[in-house]
Amino acid sequence: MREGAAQRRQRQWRPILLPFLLPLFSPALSEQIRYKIPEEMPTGSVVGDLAKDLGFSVQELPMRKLRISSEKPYFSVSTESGELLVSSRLDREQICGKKPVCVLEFEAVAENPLNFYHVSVELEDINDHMPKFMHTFFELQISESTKPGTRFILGSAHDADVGTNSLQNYQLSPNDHFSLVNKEKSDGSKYPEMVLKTPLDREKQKSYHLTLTALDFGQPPLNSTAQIQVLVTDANDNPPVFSQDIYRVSLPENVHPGTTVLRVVATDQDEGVNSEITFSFSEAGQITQFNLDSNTGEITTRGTLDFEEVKEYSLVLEARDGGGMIAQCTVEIEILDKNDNVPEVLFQSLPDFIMEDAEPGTYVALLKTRDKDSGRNGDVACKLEGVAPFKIITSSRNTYKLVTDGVLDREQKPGIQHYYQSH
Ligand SMILES: *[C@@H]1O[C@H](CO)[C@@H](O)[C@H](O)[C@H]1NC(C)=O
Ligand SMILES: [Ca+2]
Ligand SMILES: [Ca+2]
Ligand SMILES: [Ca+2]
Repeated sequence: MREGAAQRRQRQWRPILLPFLLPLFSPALSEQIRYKIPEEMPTGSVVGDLAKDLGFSVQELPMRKLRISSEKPYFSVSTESGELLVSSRLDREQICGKKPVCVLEFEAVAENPLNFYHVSVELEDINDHMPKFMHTFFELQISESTKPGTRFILGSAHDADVGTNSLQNYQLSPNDHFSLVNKEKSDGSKYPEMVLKTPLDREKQKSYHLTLTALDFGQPPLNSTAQIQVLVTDANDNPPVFSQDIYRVSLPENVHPGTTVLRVVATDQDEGVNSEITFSFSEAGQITQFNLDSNTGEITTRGTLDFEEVKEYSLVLEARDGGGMIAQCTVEIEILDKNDNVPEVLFQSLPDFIMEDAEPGTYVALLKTRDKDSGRNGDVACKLEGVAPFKIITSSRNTYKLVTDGVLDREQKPGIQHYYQSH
């Protein structure tokens, strides 16, 4: 490449040297030798045959004393062969960073006559770096109520190489809930974005373990991975559930106040406050005979019960979780009769007196028995005890006729109340 003196003067890289050297060496200085080598070649590797490329013959080599003039000498010239050799480590990443093209420029100097030659060596990138994650483990908390389509930016990786040797792609381990989108910032760097595909349910699965892979497209491609722990956080999406819709229990009427009737049980599949249950009587079914422990669900009697007053109670209970979801159940309490009432005998009609000479079988009185208990406790047997001139004839259920059954003697027993008893 040949350039005019005016053009050369405009260049920034040799402002002092140029004005007085140019007239002497102008034809040779414009010679430009270019080489292209991969980075990281071992020391001593041949970059190119510099002497030959400058047109020197083997015979004139010792006399020309070809060498490199540079502040940072990456290269040297073999005194025997005149070849340009690698003389120190050539790490493209260290020398040029992320520059897409990495060129080292320097002068070769020859003597007899003194001359400068411009040499440039382009370092080609090799894929000697893998994409690296800043953090190889990260945790993501996602609520189970998150809508599908929601995006989560994940930690990105960096690859010191350039072009296709640098990071090109992210991949996520296959799973049913999450997919990955490769995104690009305005500076061209890539980052991964995870998208929720299908709804989560903490009650089914509360964590996911995913692997994020960052890849470059070098030859061969390199990759590295990061682990992602997705923790699904709870939403209050489950109401409490009673162990039964209807609880039935029987209770004798004579139990003491404070006796345990029953404990209702409710569960909630959610977590924390969302699963903390409190019990209460429903507004609709307020019943004062029973107490309810709002924490344990235990129902106890408040006062005394009386089968003869109320034979069955039906309570409606509510279980409420900390998020306000409600379930209801019914508790049916059957009161069992106890024999707590004595039978009574009532005289329906009783004549003021009976003649002591009345015929046997003479009607004396109509009796009625009564017992407030029920079932067998309410059955009353009516009979006369002892030796008396009377007998009882069953008239209909719980009614009896008392008739004479022998000779009466006013002088011995002046009234019939001296003869009867009931059981
Ligand atoms: C990542 O590299 C390893 C070898 O280091 C290879 O076995 C694996 O298949 C690569 N993964 C991907 C996704 O290319
Ligand atoms: Ca590299
Ligand atoms: Ca790379
Ligand atoms: Ca839940």
